Amino acid sequence: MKLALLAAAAFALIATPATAHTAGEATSAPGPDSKAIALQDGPGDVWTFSDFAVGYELAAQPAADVLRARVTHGSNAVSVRMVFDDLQRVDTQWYRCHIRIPGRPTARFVLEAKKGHWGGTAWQELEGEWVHVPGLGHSIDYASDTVTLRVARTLLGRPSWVRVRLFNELGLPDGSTFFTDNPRTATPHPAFTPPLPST
Ligand SMILES: [Ca+2]
Ligand SMILES: [Ca+2]
Repeated sequence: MKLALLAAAAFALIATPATAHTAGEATSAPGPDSKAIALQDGPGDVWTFSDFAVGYELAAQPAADVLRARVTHGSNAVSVRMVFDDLQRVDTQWYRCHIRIPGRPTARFVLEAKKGHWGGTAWQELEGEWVHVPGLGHSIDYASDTVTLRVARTLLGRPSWVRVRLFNELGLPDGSTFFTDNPRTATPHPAFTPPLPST
């Protein structure tokens, strides 16, 4: 594996000059007025794993390769927009969004797309169950390779700040082979954004 050839995952705060950070490098928190963050990931850092092998291996999978994302903590919702290399109506797709909030357990959401439901279905994970909840919005645009998720702040208890962890998975029809990427790191392991304060 030529890790050195990987596009380094980096992030740059909106409203500040673009500042690249190597994946895994310590990053500073945004300023008090930063309510949005842009994550630059780039192509070529998709990892595959399976039920029959230990660990992860790099794999070329444009349908699961997120290139960049933007997370916004707005007055009414936390909004996520992700752009992929080549989104396709294939296999089973999961777009996961974990939101860390003060004083409460991390809120977990998932958008699933599969045959017959390419537009996706959004759920909140509550005690291990996937539950339909009001206040979730989403879109999947295969032409523009874009996925969005909107989580109403009422679902989060109107927090003073949030930290958001994004990652996606693509599951092959064999039911045991998966691909994963995230817009925050170049490794198989996603990470939370710095805190994004409320308005
Ligand atoms: Ca990527
Ligand atoms: Ca990545």
